[in-house]
Amino acid sequence: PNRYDFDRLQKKWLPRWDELEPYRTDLDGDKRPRKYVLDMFPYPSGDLHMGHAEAYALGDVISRYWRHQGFNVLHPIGWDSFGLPAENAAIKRQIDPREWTYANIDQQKASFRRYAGSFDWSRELHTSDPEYYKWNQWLFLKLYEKGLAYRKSSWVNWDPVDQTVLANEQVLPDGTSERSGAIVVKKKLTQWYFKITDYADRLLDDLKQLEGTWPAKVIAMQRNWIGRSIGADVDFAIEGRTEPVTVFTTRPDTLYGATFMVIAPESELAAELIADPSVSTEARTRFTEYLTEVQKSTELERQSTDRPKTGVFMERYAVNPLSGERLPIWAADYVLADYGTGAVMAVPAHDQRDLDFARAFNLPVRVVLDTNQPVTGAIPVFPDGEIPDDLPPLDPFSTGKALTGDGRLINSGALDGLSKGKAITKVIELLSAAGTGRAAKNYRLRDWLISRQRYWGTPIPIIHGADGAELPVPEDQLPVLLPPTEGLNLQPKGTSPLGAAADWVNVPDPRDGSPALRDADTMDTFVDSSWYFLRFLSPTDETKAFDPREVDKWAPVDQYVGGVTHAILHLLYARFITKVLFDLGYVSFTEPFSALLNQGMVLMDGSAMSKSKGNLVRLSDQLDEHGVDAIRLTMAFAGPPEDDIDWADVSPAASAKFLARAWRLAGDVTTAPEVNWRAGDIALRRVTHRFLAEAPGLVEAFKFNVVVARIMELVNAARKAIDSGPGGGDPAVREAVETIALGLSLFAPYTAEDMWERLGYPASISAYNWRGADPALLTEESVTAVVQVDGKVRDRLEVSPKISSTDLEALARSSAAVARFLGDREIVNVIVRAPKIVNIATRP
Ligand code: ANZ
Repeated sequence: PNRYDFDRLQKKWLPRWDELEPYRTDLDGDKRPRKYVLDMFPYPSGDLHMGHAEAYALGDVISRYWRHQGFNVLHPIGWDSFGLPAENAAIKRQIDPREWTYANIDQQKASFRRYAGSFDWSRELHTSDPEYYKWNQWLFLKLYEKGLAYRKSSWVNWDPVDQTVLANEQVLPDGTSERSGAIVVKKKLTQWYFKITDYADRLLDDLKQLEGTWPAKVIAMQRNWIGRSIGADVDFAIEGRTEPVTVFTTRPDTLYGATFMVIAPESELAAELIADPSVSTEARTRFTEYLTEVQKSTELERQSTDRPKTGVFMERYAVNPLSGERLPIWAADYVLADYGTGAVMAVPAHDQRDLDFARAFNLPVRVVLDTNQPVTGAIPVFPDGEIPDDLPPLDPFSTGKALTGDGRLINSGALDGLSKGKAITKVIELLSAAGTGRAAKNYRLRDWLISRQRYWGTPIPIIHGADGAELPVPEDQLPVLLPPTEGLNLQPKGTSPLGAAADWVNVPDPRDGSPALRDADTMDTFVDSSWYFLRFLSPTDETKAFDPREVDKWAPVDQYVGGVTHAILHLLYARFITKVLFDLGYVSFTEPFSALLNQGMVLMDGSAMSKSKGNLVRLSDQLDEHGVDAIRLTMAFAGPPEDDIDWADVSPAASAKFLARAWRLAGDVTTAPEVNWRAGDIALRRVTHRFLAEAPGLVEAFKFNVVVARIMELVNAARKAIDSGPGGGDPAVREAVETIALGLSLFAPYTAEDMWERLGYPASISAYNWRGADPALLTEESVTAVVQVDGKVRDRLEVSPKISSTDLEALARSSAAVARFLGDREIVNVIVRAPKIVNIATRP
């Protein structure tokens, strides 16, 4: 029956694909050029939602496209299956996190399969399987050996509800936890860190390799996150202390303008300075009260510029290394303990925060850079030495506006007259010569805190000896398995639940068998996802994390696809681990993902969908109503993939109708696959070949919506040719409909597969290559060239009026119709009159 029934198609093709496995990749035997297309693997949160539907539809367009271009495509899928949601759900339901996780995976996997992503399911992996997390532990040990994994005690963001540490970007701008909504507090803990800061420069500089193939926005986000500042470290002597205090400044040129020093109240330095006997009891009490206040505020509040400045005088003094001036030392919370050295030289005339502070506490403000003076030209800079009277005043204390611009130095001894840039160089020279300062760089990037005090993650493979020694678990004893949950209380309480698993945590010291303890923390799940793209190449290898031979062939990933929510951390961590593996000699490249596509979000009426807003569109309802193909096509047709899709503005029903219209064409084609296309209707052939020529460029530029629009055009042209043109028996109609099927197979796999079968092909459409466009059909004008064999017209070719004789002859010789008439005859003469006639004479 010529009636399109998506449900029938889905039920028909799904089991066939299971059987045929058309997307299974032969890593070694298949010698075609390779493409590794990877979608960010899903977290098994429950069922698929609209966001997944968009992301995986788009990644699939790219995979299917490269397959049709004759590439051996690897498109694997797995599960990012460790993490807090499973643990929290398990606590709520009093079940094992494994149960929740693997049940979700089963359900989600069935949905994924119905959604018909062209995945190689034979490589499926779960990060929560010991076979996987064993290699997280291996990776940890490699970093540990290199000195890149270490433990330190420091202030961390603490979620008091989930009772776990949070990464900086899990703290929302309003200071609450992205996970639980609780106000995030600071807590001091001893934790494991990966030393990503050692790689800060490379993580920045290598972004150049990604320009043009990664979204500019993501590159900018990476750059800002790493946040490199260039300046100087300056040592200030402290009265009554042997050691100087070093400050980091981006403006060493303003050193003569420093009128006080500010240190972070919670820093060890502050505690030490205030404890000195020379400090009065009143000052010490004021400081202690202030510190208590500070610890209640969030990082964001502290950095906010419009909040009134607070602080206390510490009754201590620093000495300016260039001018010898004595500077009072204050503690104030606008200075952060973990940036630079936690101490700043305050230059209120030229730094707004310092100025606000100076005005609040009536501290001196000294201008050292005349921002009214141009920085180019001789001194004196004003012609005739006359100073115009409309210049802004150099009085920041009164105006409240710091002078942040460029200018010439004043009030700065030997530096007077220099521009800002020259003065920076000069000050660094002077300080370096005196041994009281040096050029320095600073980064916003912090080391990667990987310890989590939770159960559902990878155990850290370290044993703590009674003497405090850190003892790596020997590699042949990996994996350190997670103990069963029986008898453990997973309720968050600030220490890892694993610590209560007595049989598990108590182990003999590997050195002498004396009592020792396993490290009870588990790893941040970002460790799992920092290298999973390598594991897909040898997912069942029990002897190594990944197979370097396959890695050499397949990695880095040619095209990575995923949400912009991962634009910072996941990508940064994967980039970092790749560089570490490069340094260790395991991989030969330094960037894991050669190209990146970020899809937008699916919105409803202009806002993100959520249960609480009541604007949730359930994917399963949409799939039941319109079919998988219509939803996938709608996702691709909605607009450029980077843009958000508002589900209220699209029409899956219209997509379904269009697919039915396309599918019916296949039933109207009455010719066999072997038909000679050249004999077909020229106007239709032109439309077909224009599409064949342009679609690849459009797909590669991610203009999927335009490709869909072109397929629609072609469908209209084919329908017209059938109904009111040469009819379904015309070879050009077959050519057009086959092209439609190939085009649709990027977006609507069930429909395309079924059309292909109806068109008479035995194998899955994914095994067929895209067709080349005939250049002769792309020129707007064309003429008909007649090909004669022994005086009889045997074929007509549509060619460009400018075609050369050689090309025309070649075209004529390659015509199937001509070949049929030539048979075994020997050609004795060919006369070509381009562009009109080719005359072939033979001898029987
Ligand atoms: C003196 C100065 C004069 C500064 C001036 C700026 C302008 P970025 O660009 O973010 O790296 N600073 C240094 N450590 C700090 C900390 N722990 N908490 C808060 N502020 C800190 O900023 C570097 C500048 O921020 C440094 O340069 C320092 O102030 C301040 F006209 O030193 B500056």
